[in-house]
Amino acid sequence: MKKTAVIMSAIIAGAMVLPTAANAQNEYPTFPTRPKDIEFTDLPEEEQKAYLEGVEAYRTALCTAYQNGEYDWDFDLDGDIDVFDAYYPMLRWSELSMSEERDSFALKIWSEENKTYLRTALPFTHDMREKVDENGDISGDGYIDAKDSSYMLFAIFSDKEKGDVNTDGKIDARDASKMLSFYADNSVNIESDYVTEKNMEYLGDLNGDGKVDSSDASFALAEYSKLATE
Ligand SMILES: [Ca+2]
Ligand SMILES: [Ca+2]
Ligand SMILES: [Ca+2]
Repeated sequence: MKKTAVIMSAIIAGAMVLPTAANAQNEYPTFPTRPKDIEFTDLPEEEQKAYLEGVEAYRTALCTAYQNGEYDWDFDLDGDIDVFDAYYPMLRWSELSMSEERDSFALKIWSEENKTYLRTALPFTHDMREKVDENGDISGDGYIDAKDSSYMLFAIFSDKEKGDVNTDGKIDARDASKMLSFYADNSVNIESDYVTEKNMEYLGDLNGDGKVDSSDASFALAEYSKLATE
C-alpha cells in the first residue's frame, strides 16, 4: 500500500497508526510501558523502581541524541529546531482526531516583539505534514500525539538554563515578561496551550513551588541584574 493510502486510511479510522518505516530516518528510544489496569502505586516496589529507571534511561537517551544533533525535528522547515517545531506533533494529532487537514492553526504564541502572547497562525503545509509523519513519533508508540510534543520539548529544554523561558541563551527582562504574561493569563483563567504549559513547567518554575508567577519573574530579574553588575 502506498504511504498516502496508509495515512488516508488512518485518518478515516481516526487514529494515526504509522507505517512501519516511520522511524527509518530517526531511531528513537522507546518509552517504557507499564500495566494500565493497575495504579502505579499498587505495583510491587521493584516494578515501580524498574519503570522509573526506564523513564530516566529513556529521557537520557533522547536528550543525548538530540543534543548530538541526531534528530531531524525541524517540522516547520525553517532551518532551526525550537519550541515552534514542538507544536507540530500536537497539531498533527489534532488534525487526525478531527479527520481533516488544515493549512494553518491559530494559537496564542509568545511574541518577543510585543512582549505578549499573540494569536498567531502557524502554517501547516504538505511538506511539514510529511516530515511530522516521518519523524514525529518520538515516544515510539506508533502514534503521533501530544506525548510526542512533550518528549520533544523535554529534549529541547534539556540544555537550556532554568529561567531562560524564551530559550535565547540568556536570562533577562524578556524572560521575566514572558513569565509575567503567562501568569497574568493564568490568573484570569485564560488557558494556555500544551507547549506553553510545558515551556513554563520545565523552565519557568524558578523557586520550585510548582507554579509560575511573579516570584519566578522576580527571580529572573534578580539573576539578570546580578549578571549585569558582574
Ligand atoms: Ca523549525
Ligand atoms: Ca508517539
Ligand atoms: Ca532568555
